[in-house]
Amino acid sequence: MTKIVILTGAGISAESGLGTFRDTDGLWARHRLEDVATPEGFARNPALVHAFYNARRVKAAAADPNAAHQAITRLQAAQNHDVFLITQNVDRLHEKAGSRQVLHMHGVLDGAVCASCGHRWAAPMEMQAGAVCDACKAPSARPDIVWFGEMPYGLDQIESKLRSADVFAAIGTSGQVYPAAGFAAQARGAGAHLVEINLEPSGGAQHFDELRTGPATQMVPAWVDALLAL
Ligand code: BJW
Repeated sequence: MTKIVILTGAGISAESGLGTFRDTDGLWARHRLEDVATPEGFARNPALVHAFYNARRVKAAAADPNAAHQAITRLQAAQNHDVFLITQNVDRLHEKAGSRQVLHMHGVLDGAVCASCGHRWAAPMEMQAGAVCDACKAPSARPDIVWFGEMPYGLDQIESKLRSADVFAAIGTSGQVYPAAGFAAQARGAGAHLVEINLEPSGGAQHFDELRTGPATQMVPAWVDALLAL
């Protein structure tokens, strides 16, 4: 059974109407990441950070998965390959497409976490500055999102999967944010075949064995069809 590790980024959800970060019209062109995606920014102005994530939570809740998310679900469901899906996305579109195993390494928009005690619960659609933790009642509720300088989720499990991967596919990610940007090199160290599926070749494209360049809604279903025909 071929062991396939898939890493998805914002590009897979672009055709579902959710913005990417670093494209010319992306989120970082309109918001300073130091203000909205760091623990220091949250400490300075929690209301601004909540407003940023509240708006994105509403948009993500209204978005539908596209043919790329659905193709990955089809690959997982076929069960003739061992597929491990990691996403940097916080939007839940993989689950909406029917994927049952998804590792959200950068957290989820529909989750809240207490900065004091670490308790997690389902986020309301609108979070407020000073909202209290469900468990310890400290006024420390924040979105369950991994910001710059914070440790992403699931790294031990990811590293173990990368060590035994036969195929590693990066889909719709610019490869600019670590540690995810280093996964291809880790998988290569294990002898994996590296596939990049992106609208245009990323900055690290030369390190991949196979480039499938174009919109995810066309490229991912075609890649999945090829894998299922093996
Ligand atoms: C399409 C398409 C279509 C468009 N079809 N494709 C110096 C060196 C190395 C590291 C560091 C450093 N200085 C600081 C660091 C660490 C830092 C980092 O990497 N900084 C870099 C900017 C340099 N990383 C961290 O702090 C991370 N934590 C960490 O390192 O902990 C310490 C540690 C870890 C491990 C071991 C030891 C210590 C945490 C990173 C948290 C990232 N958080 C964010 C925001 C929160 C989530 C949210 O609000 O949604 O996560 S940032 C943002 O970037 C978001 C994304 O998940 C992430 C990646 O972005 P992504 O998905 O790649 O999107 P884009 O927009 O960049 O790219 C989209 C791509 O799609 C493009 O290529 C398009 O072409 C393509 N595309 N339409 C196909 N239709």
